[in-house]
Amino acid sequence: MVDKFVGTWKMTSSDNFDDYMKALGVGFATRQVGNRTKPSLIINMDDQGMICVKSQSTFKTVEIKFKLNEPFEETTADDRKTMTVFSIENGNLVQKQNWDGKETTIEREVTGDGKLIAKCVMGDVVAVRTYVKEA
Ligand code: DKA
Repeated sequence: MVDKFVGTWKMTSSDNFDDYMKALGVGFATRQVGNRTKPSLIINMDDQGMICVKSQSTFKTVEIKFKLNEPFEETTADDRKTMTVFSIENGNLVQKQNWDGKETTIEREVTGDGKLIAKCVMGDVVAVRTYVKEA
C-alpha cells in the first residue's frame, strides 16, 4: 500500500497554497518563503513498517517518522506542534494534524501517470501540490 509512495519526489506546481497557509494561521513572512519554495519529498519505509517522510528545501528540512494509525507529536515546517496520524484511505496516504482545536488533512495520491498529488485541506480551503518522481 505504501510502496507506491516510496521515493524522492520534486514539487512541480502548487495551487492555492498561500490561502491554505493563511487558513493554517501562517504569518506573512513565512508564507512568502513558503510560496517560493519547491521542496523535495523523500518517503521511505523500513521492514518494521516505520515510515519516514522528509520534506527538504532551502527554507527548511523537516523529517517525521511514524507507523500507520499510530498518533505522534509533529513539529511542522511553520512550527505548529500537532498531534498527527497517518492512515491509508482508498489507497491514499492521509495525514491528519490536530492542534489548538483545529484540524487539517493532507491527502497524498499517486496517479496513474506516476505523479504524487498532495491535497491540503483546512476547512473549506483546498491547496493542491503536484510532485514528480526523481528517484
Ligand atoms: C506538501 O506539499 C504539503 C506541505 C504542507 C506544509 C504546510 C505548512 C508550510 C509552511 C511553510 O507535502
